[in-house]
Amino acid sequence: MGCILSRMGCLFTECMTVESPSKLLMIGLDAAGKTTILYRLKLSKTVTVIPTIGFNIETITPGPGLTFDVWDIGYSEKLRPLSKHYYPGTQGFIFVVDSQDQERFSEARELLHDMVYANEMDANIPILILANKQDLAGAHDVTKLIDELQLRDLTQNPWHIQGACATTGDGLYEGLIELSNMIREYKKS
Ligand code: G3D
Ligand code: MG
Repeated sequence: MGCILSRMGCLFTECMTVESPSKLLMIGLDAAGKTTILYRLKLSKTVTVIPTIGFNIETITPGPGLTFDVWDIGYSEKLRPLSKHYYPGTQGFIFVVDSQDQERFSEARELLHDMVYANEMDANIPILILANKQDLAGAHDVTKLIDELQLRDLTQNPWHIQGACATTGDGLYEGLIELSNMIREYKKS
């Protein structure tokens, strides 16, 4: 698995850097799994993470020309307006949702829709929704999450939802390939 993941990291880096560097913004409620995903992509192994408290920004460059700006939001109304400062130059969004945390689906939906309809965001930016924690009992599958997150209402932006498990890396590669394909189309338009 480690071997496959490191290969996929290289493949993705090549994929994204052949044309030009892409800035991706990863957003999701706290504890959705953003940091775990990031480390998984960067290190190709699971590390112990400290759940983000409040508002935190992490930037990593897993490969030449590929920058992930990771914005962990604690859903604070006071801090949310700051998000617009991270939109300029963004060519793709990754929205991470905890597929098991039913109690917070509505909160996640609100965050996603607010982000998409923010005035500062380009209407055509592609969005990858990572339905994380698919390994957990009771996790909702992508079909249910399309309804829970009301993804069909996101008519402006191309989107793709991918089931994933950040702790094993399952689904991350497939999701990122879809995102890179959407970004390629977005750049053409
Ligand atoms: P965040 O960065 O979005 O706030 P984290 O979330 O990456 O800190 O993850 C929060 C917790 O969820 C962590 O557990 C992490 O290990 C766990 N987690 C992340 N992805 C998965 C997954 O796919 N499956 C399972 N089972 N757990 C996952 P702890 O125990 O450290 O709080
Ligand atoms: Mg985090």
